Amino acid sequence: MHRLFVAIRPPEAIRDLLIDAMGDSPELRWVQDDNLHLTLRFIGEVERPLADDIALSLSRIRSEAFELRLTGVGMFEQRSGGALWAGVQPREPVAALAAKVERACVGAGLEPERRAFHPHVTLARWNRREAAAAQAFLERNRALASESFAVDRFILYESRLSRHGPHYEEVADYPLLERRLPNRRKRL
Ligand code: 2AM
Repeated sequence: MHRLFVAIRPPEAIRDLLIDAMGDSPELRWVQDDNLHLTLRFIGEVERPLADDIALSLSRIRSEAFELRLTGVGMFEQRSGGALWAGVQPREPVAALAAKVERACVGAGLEPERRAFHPHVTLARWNRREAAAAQAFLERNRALASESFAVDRFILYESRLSRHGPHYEEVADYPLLERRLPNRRKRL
């Protein structure tokens, strides 16, 4: 079985900014640089033939490159803890790409994703007893913001679980189309 997901990998300058924001709260379980990503679609465990169909279906996506920037931080809360994340804007192009990825996955035979798409880069996971440190992180980084960065490809990852936590391996990468710039009108 292969545990797969589709994601955008932020460039190094953006990952550096995120790593700087992580600061020094050793009680939170921070995501390592190698694992930072924005999930477009979590696929989960699939057998090889379906994985191949998904990869083929993803390769047929035609979508233009776009720009994103980091803005703000937030948390997901579950009963036992949750995740800290950085948000991105604008939402429309990344949501449009996620919708195409979703269609490709369903076209390959996966069940539709029922959860709403909430684009974010997970930075840490926390347990209930670390709630104060998680809250302090949110307050410290409320104004987190980056320059725009180009999203010109997306990636199919395989997640391998080990003693040291998950390790994400690139299985395939899919370039987005070059952006068409608006035609310059010639001055008469
Ligand atoms: P995240 O994007 O909020 O961190 C690989 O596991 C990636 O898929 C993670 O980035 C994870 O969440 C995302 N993901 C989405 N739904 C998931 C699920 N049900 N189980 C595990 N990971 C999931």
